[in-house]
Amino acid sequence: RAARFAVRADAAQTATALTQDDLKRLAAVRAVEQVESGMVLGLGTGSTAAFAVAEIGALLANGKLSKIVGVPTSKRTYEQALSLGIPLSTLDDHPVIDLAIDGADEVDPDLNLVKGRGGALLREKMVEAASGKFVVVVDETKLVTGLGGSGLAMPVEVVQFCWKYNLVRLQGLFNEEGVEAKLRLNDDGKPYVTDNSNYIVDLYFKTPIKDALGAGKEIAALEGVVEHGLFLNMASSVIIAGSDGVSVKTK
Ligand code: ABF
Repeated sequence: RAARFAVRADAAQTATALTQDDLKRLAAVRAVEQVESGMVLGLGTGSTAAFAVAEIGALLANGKLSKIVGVPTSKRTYEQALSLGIPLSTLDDHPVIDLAIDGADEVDPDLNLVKGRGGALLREKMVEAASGKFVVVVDETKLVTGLGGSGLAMPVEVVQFCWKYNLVRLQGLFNEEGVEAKLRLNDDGKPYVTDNSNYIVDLYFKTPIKDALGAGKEIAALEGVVEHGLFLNMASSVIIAGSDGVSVKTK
């Protein structure tokens, strides 16, 4: 009994020593176990997704995978995948994707997501909507009880034309929730520009969004809004890495 306890204590010690990056890598590597040779893959964006892209590159390099085609969700991911020798394509040439693997900013108990703090929401949503299977990879800090509840941004991509007008309209949609809308800026104080040459208005909710489906529809209906970061009913499963290990939630 004492021996068994010692083993458990050791395991616990190893687990608590894991960094957030270790957890992200664990989730990403677990997701890549679902990749098979010949698949068309949606390649996500962000630090967690980057571990998945790196793993796919490594498996291709050592011959454990072959005939993969990757569809990247951002210029950043395109560059990373290119440097790893992953064959790349676009939705134009591969409109049906077998499996997409990507991170998220928030995951609610029904596997609805907030995405886009990395700025790649439009391409992510297009690629992931075209995927037969969309596997989300996160560390446990991304779990929330309600979307918008983390106090961090829910991004909306808007055209540059009259962005202030749209910022005010977005804020007006959520007066009851006490939302604050801010144009996303770079460190130099200039507006952040997406891969699609648009701006991002970040919505900061004081309380979780009451009706995420309704909110998504209202935001999308505004002329000049290109896309929003609510990814509802899209995830097939979520792989969560935490100090207790890796768990998988499936709808
Ligand atoms: C992408 O990267 C985004 O949709 C999300 O905004 C972000 C998550 O980044 P990270 O994995 O670095 O936390 O998945």
